Amino acid sequence: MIYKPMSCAAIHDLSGVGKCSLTVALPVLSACGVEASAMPTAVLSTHTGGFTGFTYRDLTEDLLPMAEHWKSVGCRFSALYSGFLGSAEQTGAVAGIFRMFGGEDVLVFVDPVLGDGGRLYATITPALAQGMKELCRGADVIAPNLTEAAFLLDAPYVDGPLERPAVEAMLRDLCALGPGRAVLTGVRVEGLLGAACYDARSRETHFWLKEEIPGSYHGTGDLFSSTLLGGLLNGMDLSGACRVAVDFTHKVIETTRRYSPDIRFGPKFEVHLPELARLMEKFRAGA
Ligand code: PXL
Repeated sequence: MIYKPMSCAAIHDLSGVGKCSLTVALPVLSACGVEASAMPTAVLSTHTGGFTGFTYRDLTEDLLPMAEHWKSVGCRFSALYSGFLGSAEQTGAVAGIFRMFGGEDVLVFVDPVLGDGGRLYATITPALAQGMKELCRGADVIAPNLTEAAFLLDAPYVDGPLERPAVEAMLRDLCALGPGRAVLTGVRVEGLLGAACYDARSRETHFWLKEEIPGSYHGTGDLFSSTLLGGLLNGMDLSGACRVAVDFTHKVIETTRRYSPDIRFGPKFEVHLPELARLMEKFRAGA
């Protein structure tokens, strides 16, 4: 059986070492059967979390010319997916790219990569964070962690367990900014850890929670979002895709904890890609 191929423009940094952003998004989306085109927002030797002395080449000036060239050769995408951005001006460029390639049947997925553990990343300026908020307003789906959600909502960051109604209220408030669907990651509820998702159309909230694996693992937010988007592009509903993303991320973190001597180098997801590909294929065959 031939399936309708899905395609995606992935707009994230390219960090050469320390799996995150494009080096996670491309393989994960490929495993999900999605043709992913890469637009690097910056090129770094490593990501900025836990490494010092990394190289950093900003590609702000390349973004719109790249997009214009893509347009001129007839590129069209089923989804537009943005993540880590390198400068405040890039948020404007990405908004322009969303307008260029957007449309009724094009899913705009914004992962507002701004920070973690209650703090913004070192490269995030107030203007960049503000621009990211604007991108979220125009998105169909956003997937912040609790740190990013606190910033987007101008609310205090809460580190620790939450009650379900508090999470539900945050999700509703996130959707009130503009996106039709929101997913909150890093949610601790009833002694478990995972994600919660909300669809403003159906007003349904779902929680997908697992036993917590101690520690903070770089790149797992990108892994989660890329898997979530892969699921959505395969036709899963938000809750189904969120469940798959939680399960996959949890499995990868287990492997990372067991086999990675230094978790700065990112999630060890590669050995699990065939399972993800099989799961997506099974879903497509049954859908
Ligand atoms: O995974 C988020 C991320 C993406 N890109 C870069 C980062 C980080 C987090 O530290 O530094 C460059």
